[in-house]
Amino acid sequence: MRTVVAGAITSSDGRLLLAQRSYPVQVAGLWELPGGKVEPGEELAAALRRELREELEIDVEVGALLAETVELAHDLTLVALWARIVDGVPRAVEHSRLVWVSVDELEDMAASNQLVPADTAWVPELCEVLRQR
Ligand code: DCM
Repeated sequence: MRTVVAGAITSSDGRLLLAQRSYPVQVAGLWELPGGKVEPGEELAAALRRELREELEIDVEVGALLAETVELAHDLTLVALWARIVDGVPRAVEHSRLVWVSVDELEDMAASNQLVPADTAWVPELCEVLRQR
């Protein structure tokens, strides 16, 4: 059983960073919270910081876990952590594009199925927390 950790990266003006997948074909073009697989023995927060350095060239400060844990196929469990950028400007190293979305934009994208299916589990909590900011 492996864990995938994703980052709910927020900006100081209440936006959320979404990354557009370029592979595999089933999800290419859909938007996700960026992240990746936790290595054996690695802490969740350390794994997220490593993945975001590799994928976006940013350093993040990691916060709490989001409530929902998602069971993916192929023995993968998906979790997300809140994060904020402490260094760097995100660059799409492995993704097609990046976008900072408002709560309304996030809801529109979720409603029109533009998110990776697994990530839709987090939309209510993402919207609730972003609205409070
Ligand atoms: N994944 C996902 N949502 C995310 C990040 C990853 O559903 N926010 C899934 C896609 C893959 C697996 O986790 O099945 C591994 O992701 P990657 O290919 O990015 O390492």
